[in-house]
Amino acid sequence: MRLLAVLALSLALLAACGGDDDRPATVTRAEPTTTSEAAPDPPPEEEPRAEPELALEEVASGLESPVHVAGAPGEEGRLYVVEQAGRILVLDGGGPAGEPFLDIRGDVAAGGERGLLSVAFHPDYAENGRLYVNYTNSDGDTRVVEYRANEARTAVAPGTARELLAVDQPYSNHNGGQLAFGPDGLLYVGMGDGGSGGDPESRAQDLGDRLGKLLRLDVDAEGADWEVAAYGLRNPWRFSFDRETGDLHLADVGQDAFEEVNALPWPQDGLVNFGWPTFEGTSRFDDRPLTRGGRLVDPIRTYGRDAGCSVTGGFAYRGEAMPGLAGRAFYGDYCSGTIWSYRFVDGAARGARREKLRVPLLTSFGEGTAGELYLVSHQGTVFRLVEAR
Ligand SMILES: [Ca+2]
Ligand SMILES: [Ca+2]
Repeated sequence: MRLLAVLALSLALLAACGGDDDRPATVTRAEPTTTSEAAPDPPPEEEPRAEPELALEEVASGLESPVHVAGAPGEEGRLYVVEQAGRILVLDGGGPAGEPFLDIRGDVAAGGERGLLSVAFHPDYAENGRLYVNYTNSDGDTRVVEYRANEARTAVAPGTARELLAVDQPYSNHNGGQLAFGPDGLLYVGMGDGGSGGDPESRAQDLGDRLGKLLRLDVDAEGADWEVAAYGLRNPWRFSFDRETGDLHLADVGQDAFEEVNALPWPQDGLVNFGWPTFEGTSRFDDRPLTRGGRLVDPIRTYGRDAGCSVTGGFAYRGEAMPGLAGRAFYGDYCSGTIWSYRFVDGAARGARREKLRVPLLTSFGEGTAGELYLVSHQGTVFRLVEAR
């Protein structure tokens, strides 16, 4: 079953990359101009500390199509793994421990790019037990729901669901999926452009449409509504905020030619337009105009089909185990399993490199409570980023 699910997601992602493109054949496309392999990097900066040689340590295996991993504030040593079908399991220093923390398989439509896609814990989770999930419901639409954990924090308490966001999905693909709290304490959600290929209804540049946006909400304010933090997104499957600087690292899955990695310094300087579908990477995609109002931001890294087909955005490392790695941000590709990294300095990627690491079917990076980084393979394994011995 799992192999079928893996194949299904692989095919769906491949399709999302090109197979469903229904733009007229007369549209001309810019020739690829950059790849991460060929693009010249800026001159290397002086590194404050020697960087460690990196390796992957297996933390858990045998999971069913895991797509995300996260730690909760105030909890050392516990890790929450999101299974696409609709479960959250607790890793307590080893394999899944005890009963699922959450099981909403009955509410979730899973497969391809659909399913339970991420979890985020409230910054005051230790006190209030509140957590947030993003999933595709049985109608194929996006829901963001708040739950509360029980007193012992061993499971979600029954009857605590509070729906925060409901967005209809016109197509099965490009459902975004990431939830994360920003340095401002607001909950951010990444919304894809709705799907199909080429953003057929031009939703990503439509500021009145919630698809193709980075949205944010004050979950603590009574009656607060979602606002648009950024637009012009195709499928921001994974993003994160640097826990030290607050910088946003956001990867947007490309159409036919380029995968892109974006980064924004914190505090964010007004409304941002990430450019889709006018631009794919830094190349003109078609002749639809940009919507005015936002500041156009180009990706800081792109790569072409020679290097992969679906980017998985990551995190800046802020753990304690490898001080020399502090601030280095990682991303990878679902299809090729390749991992890259960079440092985000003065608005640009410095010291960019391809890592000597590979994770097949890389669905996500995630940050443990203490800041260590984890990588998730859709094949069922969670790895921790460690120093090579
Ligand atoms: Ca969709
Ligand atoms: Ca873009």
